[in-house]
Amino acid sequence: MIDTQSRNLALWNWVVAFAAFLVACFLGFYQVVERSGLFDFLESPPAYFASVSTHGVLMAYVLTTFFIMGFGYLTATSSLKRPLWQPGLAWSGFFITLIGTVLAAIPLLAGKASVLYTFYPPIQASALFYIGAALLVVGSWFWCAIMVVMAAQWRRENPGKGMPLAMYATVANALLWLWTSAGVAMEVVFQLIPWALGWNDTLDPGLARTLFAWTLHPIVYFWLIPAYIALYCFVPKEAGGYLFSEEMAKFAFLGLLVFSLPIGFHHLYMDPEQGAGWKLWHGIGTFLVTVPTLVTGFTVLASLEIAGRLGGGRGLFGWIGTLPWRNPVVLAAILALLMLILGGFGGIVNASYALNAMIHNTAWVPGHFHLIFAGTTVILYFAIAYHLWPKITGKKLVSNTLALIQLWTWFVGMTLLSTPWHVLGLLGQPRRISGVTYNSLLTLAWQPYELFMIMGGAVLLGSAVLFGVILWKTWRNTEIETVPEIAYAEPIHPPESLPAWAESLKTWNLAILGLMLLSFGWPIAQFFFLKTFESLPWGY
Ligand code: HAS
Ligand code: CU
Repeated sequence: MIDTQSRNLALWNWVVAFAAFLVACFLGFYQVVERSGLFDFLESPPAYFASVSTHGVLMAYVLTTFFIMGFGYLTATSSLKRPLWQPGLAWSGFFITLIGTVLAAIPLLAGKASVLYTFYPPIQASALFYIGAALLVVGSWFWCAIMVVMAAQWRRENPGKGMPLAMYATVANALLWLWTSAGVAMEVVFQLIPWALGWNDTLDPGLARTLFAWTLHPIVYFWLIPAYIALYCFVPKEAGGYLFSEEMAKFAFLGLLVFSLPIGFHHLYMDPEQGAGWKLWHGIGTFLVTVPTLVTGFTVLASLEIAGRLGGGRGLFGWIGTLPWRNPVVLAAILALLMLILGGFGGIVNASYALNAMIHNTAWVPGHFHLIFAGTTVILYFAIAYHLWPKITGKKLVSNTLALIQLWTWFVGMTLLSTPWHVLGLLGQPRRISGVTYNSLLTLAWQPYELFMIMGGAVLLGSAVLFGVILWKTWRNTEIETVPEIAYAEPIHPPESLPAWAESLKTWNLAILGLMLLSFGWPIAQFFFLKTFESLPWGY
């Protein structure tokens, strides 16, 4: 049976996560309609920016953090087969994160924090927003501490043994998040809050953007790792086969942890505050961090092939047809991988130093992250929910067919939304604008794409509502779930024991520390040593 405490924690964390997600989907649909300029009466930049800021914060921070915390409690207790360490602490973390969310939501909805989810200064939000965001992060650190302690306790009691894969990935993600969130935490606590409260008249936006870049890349892998846990730990078994290689899986998670941190300057290629050499260095690291994803694509496809062939598939592609496409976990995995092809390709374009000049600050960028985050990642969150919600509520999934329809519509909606977004970026449409009507013949070419995006937004909203209905009806279902245990995929061959460093949290941390000092040490220190702008004749 699943540990009762972790079950309740998962339930309530997910209730918050998915409620935030639903609200954000309604806002998203409004935004795509407003921005198109097809409905004059809707046009309102203040309302648009309040909405898009709330949408971004709900999706990027609230959905993800609560979802990941809930999932982590389940994986820790079920894969390590031990009760949750300090449930009281976990609930404290939950409430602090929740209070932070509510505090941030008030100014967001009131239009006093229309600073987008990246909240770059010099646009300023009410101090309440920054304080809420800081509490949201602090609350999630409780979760990190619990994951790290549980992993360390298990390691002490099982010397020389390889950690179960699901927990290996979860604790890697907890460490990743501690390291990741330190950058934005420093920005918020030392720069933004004192400035918003009026204690400081000014701040250095270059330093703020550098600290945010520290967070901005690894945070996307914090969101992604639970999706990869589903790909490695649930998909092979649900497809009727085995995990192709557990060693490869661990290598991928370790790679994501270590190499996603020191590379954030690919978000600053077009910014002036860092030197070209540093950007190139981070650019090389960015290409390195695609390797764990390529390894994941390979390993998961190989696992699917094993399952398809065990199911009777023959020939080069015959195994694809014999996969259980009606299993929501398998279907979500296939659709996620398909979206990863273009989403990842877009990432490579972004990361290529010179090509970035073409797409930076254009509509291409939201196209990229909607496809790879809201598409690939979130569709796997749905899969995890369909797989585990019945186990945590104790009720049978109300309808498998509705779940399949929901996944397909999400895929179709996201394709309709994000493909035109990529094209619009190439046609020169900027991002972060509240309307696309420029009264220019050139921008007429944008119109048909806007229509597709509205259709995509509508399909996505319908799909999101269906997701909410399925979870709600399952919770209220009278039929009891018959398989209450969480089962993990078996590797096809017994995993070989990895070298000690690959299993040692201490070594991982030391590697990150070294790489972070190398990649961010001087780029941050320079703000305190160099008086670049003060030396200009006209002052600063
Ligand atoms: Fe990104 C901007 C580079 C991955 C999210 N990214 C963003 C932003 C977000 C985001 C939110 O270098 C916007 C930030 C902002 O607001 O300013 N990104 C990358 C690269 C990757 C990447 C190199 N991003 C992600 C993931 C995200 C995410 C994952 C969220 C979850 N991204 C960038 C850059 C920018 C950026 C620049 C800044 C742009 C700018 O100028 O502002 C890589 O990790 C991607 C690697 C993936 C691949 C794909 C491999 C394909 C596979 C599929 C195989 C499947 C098959 C089909 C063959 C190389 C594995 C099987 C079919 C069957 C039927 C079975
Ligand atoms: Cu990035």
